[in-house]
Amino acid sequence: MLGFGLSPTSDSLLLEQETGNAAGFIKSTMVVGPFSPPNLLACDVNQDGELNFLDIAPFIAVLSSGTYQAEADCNFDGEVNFFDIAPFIAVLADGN
Ligand SMILES: [Ca+2]
Ligand SMILES: [Ca+2]
Repeated sequence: MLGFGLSPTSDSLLLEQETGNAAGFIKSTMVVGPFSPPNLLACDVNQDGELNFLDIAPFIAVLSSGTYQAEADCNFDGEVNFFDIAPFIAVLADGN
């Protein structure tokens, strides 16, 4: 059995797999995430509570360094990469 669920103790998505035979069940849980908490301001990469041009340089820094920062993950897919650029620009345009 393969299932998905939100962890009750964190903001992580759990991927659970149960494999069974005559001897019993083995349950393995893989944590996928963590994902952004609801109160996180997406694209506020410099974490000053505002979305503006001051977030551009830190966003590019995170993007080019290959590291992960939740605020820079503007499309919430668990990675900071090329696909976050368009949502970043869209949020930045809305914020001003
Ligand atoms: Ca900011
Ligand atoms: Ca992303």
